[in-house]
Amino acid sequence: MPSIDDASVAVALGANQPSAAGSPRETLVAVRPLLEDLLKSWSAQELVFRWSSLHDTAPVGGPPDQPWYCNAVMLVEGLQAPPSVAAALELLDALQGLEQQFGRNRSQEQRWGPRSLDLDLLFWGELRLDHPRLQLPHPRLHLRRFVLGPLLEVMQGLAPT
Ligand code: PH2
Ligand code: MG
Ligand code: MG
Repeated sequence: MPSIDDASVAVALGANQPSAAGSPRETLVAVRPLLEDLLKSWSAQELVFRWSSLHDTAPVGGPPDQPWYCNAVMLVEGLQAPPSVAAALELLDALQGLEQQFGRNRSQEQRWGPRSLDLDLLFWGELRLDHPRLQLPHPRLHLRRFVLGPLLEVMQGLAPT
């Protein structure tokens, strides 16, 4: 049975506004191959991508009337590069670049407000990071059902390490 290696990267995907790709659900489908390519460009090794299904979730926090979200989680195994602060920040930049590609404009949004694409790094192996731009593991990971549900789905069936 496959196991979670100690350098697995997990990314949470969320959207509740349309993008050029269409509805939030269509956005998450469209970004999937781009996210895989981004990670493949980092690794000469074969990577294994585990994707949750798409979950429709009630909004948590932010303005009271924002639309429901579509959420998913991607887990990547097989990255040879050891987790590092510099690489994690580089990955964050690349994720934010993808968000922009799907119409995200950080300067015009409220905290936890509606967005066309949100890509959150949840963890990278055991890397702990407390940087102004990025905290790892994600500090609210354990509080968010819309993250834990899809994460549980991708981790189920994997052997414990
Ligand atoms: N993201 C937020 C705020 N609230 N609620 C749900 N259900 N799903 C999200 O992805 C989400 C949210 C800010 O990133
Ligand atoms: Mg985010
Ligand atoms: Mg988020």
